[in-house]
Amino acid sequence: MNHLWRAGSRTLDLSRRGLVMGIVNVTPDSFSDGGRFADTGRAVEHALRLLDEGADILDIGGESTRPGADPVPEAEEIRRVLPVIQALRTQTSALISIDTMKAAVARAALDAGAGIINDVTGLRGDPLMPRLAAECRAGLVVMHMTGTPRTMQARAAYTDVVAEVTGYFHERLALLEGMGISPERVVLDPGFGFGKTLEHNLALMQSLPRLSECGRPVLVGVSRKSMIGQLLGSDDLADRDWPTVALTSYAREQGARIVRVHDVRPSVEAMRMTEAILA
Ligand code: HH2
Repeated sequence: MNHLWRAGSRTLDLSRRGLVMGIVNVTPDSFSDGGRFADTGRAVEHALRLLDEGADILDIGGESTRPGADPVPEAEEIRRVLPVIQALRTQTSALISIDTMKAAVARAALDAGAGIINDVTGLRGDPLMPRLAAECRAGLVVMHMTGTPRTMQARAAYTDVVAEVTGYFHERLALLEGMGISPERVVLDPGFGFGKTLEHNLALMQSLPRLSECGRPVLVGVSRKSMIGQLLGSDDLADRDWPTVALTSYAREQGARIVRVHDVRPSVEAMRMTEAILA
């Protein structure tokens, strides 16, 4: 298994040390922190704090993907994320990822210095996205989701969710490679909570070793998601950070190489502890 990930001018070696991607939502309506970092100054300050806490990547998003979220027009999404990326670029050389489904937003972000496109549609949402991906050198997070954020929970039906997700991973890798996109640029994400019930999410968690066998590093995004609230019987988002850290340790032990989290420091520490044991 090749654990190198090429993202822009960088090559990241994930064979021994996994990565923590810190979430920066420049949105008024994200499910766990909507509105908190919606203005540029606060988003930049938050992003710099996440780097201080040990984040390897900053994932900047300007459109919520929570179930039922309203789509954001392209110009508005660019207006939200671009000043944040531009400001960060003057203050840090850290790797920046743009969390978007739109090629125009991704292009603006790459031009401003982002090195990764994180597309929850797996480059299927915007017909212009595959061409952009082929033309640039950015790292690519290819996630699995059925339907769109507006419709996905209504479509949460699979005969075998793990088979479906692994099939999708193989299919996407082959298709992208056919377009000249090296698999070394791609990491794979089963898309926890995207068109999946609690049982589906747990089945995917149990199958992380199998998902990793698809040949590319796996990214896990479960931070503060409703599966945690469902399992613990609490709707309070404040109760979801410690369970997120537990899932970081478990996911890393089961072969995941990247976690996408809101609260960075505890997950960095959980990764390092787990890796000390795995070594
Ligand atoms: N989850 C969310 C958004 N982007 N990207 C990847 N690759 N994987 C994920 O699991 C994932 C993602 C949803 O979480 P969040 O950004 O906190 O909320 P919102 O979409 O409401 O802004």
